[in-house]
Amino acid sequence: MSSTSPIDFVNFDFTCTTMEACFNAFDKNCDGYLDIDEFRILCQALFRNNKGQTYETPEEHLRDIFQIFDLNHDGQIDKEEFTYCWNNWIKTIVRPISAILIIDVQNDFICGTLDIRKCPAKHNGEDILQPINNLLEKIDFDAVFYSFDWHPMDHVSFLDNINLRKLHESSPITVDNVQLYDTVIFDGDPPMKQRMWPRHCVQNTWGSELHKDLKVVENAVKIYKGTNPEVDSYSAFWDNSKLTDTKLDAQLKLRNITDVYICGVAYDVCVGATAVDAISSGFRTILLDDCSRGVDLQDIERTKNHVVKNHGIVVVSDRVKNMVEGNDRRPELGYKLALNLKEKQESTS
Ligand code: VGL
Ligand code: ZN
Repeated sequence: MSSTSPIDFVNFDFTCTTMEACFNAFDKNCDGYLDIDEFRILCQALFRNNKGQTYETPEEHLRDIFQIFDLNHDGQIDKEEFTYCWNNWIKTIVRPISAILIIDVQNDFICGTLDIRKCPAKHNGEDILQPINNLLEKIDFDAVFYSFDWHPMDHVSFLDNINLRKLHESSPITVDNVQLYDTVIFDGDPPMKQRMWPRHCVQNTWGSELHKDLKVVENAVKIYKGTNPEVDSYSAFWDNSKLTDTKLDAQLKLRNITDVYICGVAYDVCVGATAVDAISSGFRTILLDDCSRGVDLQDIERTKNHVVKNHGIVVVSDRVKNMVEGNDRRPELGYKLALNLKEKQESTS
């Protein structure tokens, strides 16, 4: 029995095995339990890329994950605990259910009134069309969503509407000196911070249409946001005051989506806000760096840092196919899923 070398474990094929066979393969000493050392080897086999190279899982994360599946805290994972681990964790890691969220790839942000080429980062929104189309052509996502910034004429974010509402006395900027991209505070209960943008993405205008060169797939779901004149909405999940949700979360959960790939414009505004909400809704979140363009370089960096700090990842789009197919399995996303399960355990105990 001891003739099996460690390399055989690393090459273990999770995609066509049974739970029993998997447990027995990693229960090296055949005592009916997985201890931490056996579980570490399982993780080395689980978290690897399509070329068979293992990703290093930090020891601290490994121990956290082990504890999450060691439900009775006896320092080992028995067969019953492994059943839970298999059904709720390994299966998802090997066969994720993936959605892509294409955020606000609309004329106004690319070649219209809020053309991001005029913003500090000097990005060109056209750069993302080809890589996004390529993904849609090559990869069979379980669901595709397009969001639309979809404002009424009297929207609170338009600089030329500044006189429609009263500013709060605490606003650092007044009506007389307000400029594009400034953040003001509107009067209200509570007072509301708002960045001022040029008029953009007005409902049913050319500016709010998707860019003509963006591929639109069949059976995609369209999400409209920013429709309330009084509140802005950067995230495709929620408006900025978290008053109303767009039903995106429910639509994703209805389809049992586990992994959410996010791209579009603006990286540091609507893409970033959507990623923050995707993570807090419990989705394994992947930002597509080359499929996103933004307003401000420092804010883009902050967006990426937030995602990474919260166990999401930032990748370039040529890595996506193998990830969607379960052949490139990232420990960060595995850790995030385990943390979600821990949260569920704590809320039901
Ligand atoms: C956006 C600014 C204002 C975006 C929307 O889609 O990122 N940015 N409204
Ligand atoms: Zn907007």
